[in-house]
Amino acid sequence: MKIKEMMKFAWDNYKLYALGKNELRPLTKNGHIGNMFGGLRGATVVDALDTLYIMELEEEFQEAKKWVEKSFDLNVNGEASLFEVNIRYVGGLLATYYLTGEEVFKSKALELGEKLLPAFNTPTGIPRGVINLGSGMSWSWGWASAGSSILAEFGTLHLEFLHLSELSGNPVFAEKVMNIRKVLNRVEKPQGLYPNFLSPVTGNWVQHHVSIGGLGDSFYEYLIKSWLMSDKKDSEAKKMYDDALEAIEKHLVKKSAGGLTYIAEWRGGVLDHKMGHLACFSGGMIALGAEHAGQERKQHYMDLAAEITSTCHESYARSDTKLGPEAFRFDAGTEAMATRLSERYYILRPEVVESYMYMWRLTHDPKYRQWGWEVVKALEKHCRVEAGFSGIRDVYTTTPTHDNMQQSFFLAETLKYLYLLFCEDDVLSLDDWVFNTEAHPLPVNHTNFKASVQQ
Ligand code: DMJ
Repeated sequence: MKIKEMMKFAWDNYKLYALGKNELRPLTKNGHIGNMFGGLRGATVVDALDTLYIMELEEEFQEAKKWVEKSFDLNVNGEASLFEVNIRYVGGLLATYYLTGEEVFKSKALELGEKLLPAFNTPTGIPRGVINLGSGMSWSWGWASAGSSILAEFGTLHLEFLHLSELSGNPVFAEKVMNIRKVLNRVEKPQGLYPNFLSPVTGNWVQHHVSIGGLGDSFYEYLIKSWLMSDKKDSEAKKMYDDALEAIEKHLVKKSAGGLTYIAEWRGGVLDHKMGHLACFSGGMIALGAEHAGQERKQHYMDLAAEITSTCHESYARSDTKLGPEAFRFDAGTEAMATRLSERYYILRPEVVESYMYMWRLTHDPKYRQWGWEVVKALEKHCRVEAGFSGIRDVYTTTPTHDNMQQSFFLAETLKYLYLLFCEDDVLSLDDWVFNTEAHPLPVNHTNFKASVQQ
């Protein structure tokens, strides 16, 4: 299948030019390390493992596994993003362990999970965003207002941490994330909404900026997925999700003059009529939640999910490359297009095809496969270069310049979701697996975790 060939091409070039670095730079044919992972290496290896396995790229999977066994060093020093290390490394290792049963992935996941724990040593137990994996010192991002922690970061640990407790028999991981939930339940929500910045010292909001895109996004995703992963027992998570979605619909969901439904951002009560590419995962999330919303609400939420997914498709269809911009707006006569030069880029992000995959699985409307195929063609035409895939700087020109970066999430997510869009529904069935926010599949707990969320 075409998408398997794309994965092999992305992997082979990473292996050839950048094995052991975090990402491939496909134009200059070398590796990129960056500063997100605190000295950890091989982000692309760990992110790609389960995709290689699922696609039955056996030789390539063995190459990746060998690197993890022989070269993946966890004794590093440096500033890591707690969130990124969790979703890419812990998530990737856990998923690969569950798929293969091979101990090396489990032990590395547990060892790494332990190293993340000091980030929770704050007055409220809300973790800080940055941690030194060697010393355990942690602090907040310099750019986050007044030393705050970010909703989408501390709210995107739950799935992985429950599995860490389950596999280790140590309840500490589950306790840490259940405490985050307690703090969030205690604090007052303006109009029922969750702002993006919270103080880890006081447990209060620092700024009233609400977004279902960047800084907020995967917090909402992990609420509904926590409930699904608990085999629908974690009713507290379900209620938090239902209430949050109701508030989002009431205050943020809008329809443009041209009839496109979108989710705006909220700044202390004032709407910014902009949707980020990141926010496009929400079509899939709302569809996933709709399945369990009760007969009456189900159709309503399926319609909302379909409308948002269609708007995100428009952001692709209205560009010259048929790939979507980083953000698109609905103001001053603009509909679903970027208005600022700085928002015209596409960095191989998955959120739009992620929603196509969920919508396909939940409706079997063939248009989602057609839309997915349009993306495959556009990626081949505009992002494939001699030595891998690259992001582009402007989706509104047919001769875009490349950004020289093959993001690890392209292998973890974009190609995996595209592949699943064209597979039978029983390949990673949505009844048995939930995908973490980096598309790493974690099993639904059909048999009750020992470290149960019901304690
Ligand atoms: C990924 O690392 C994850 O999907 C995350 O939730 C958001 N950003 C990237 C992909 O766009």
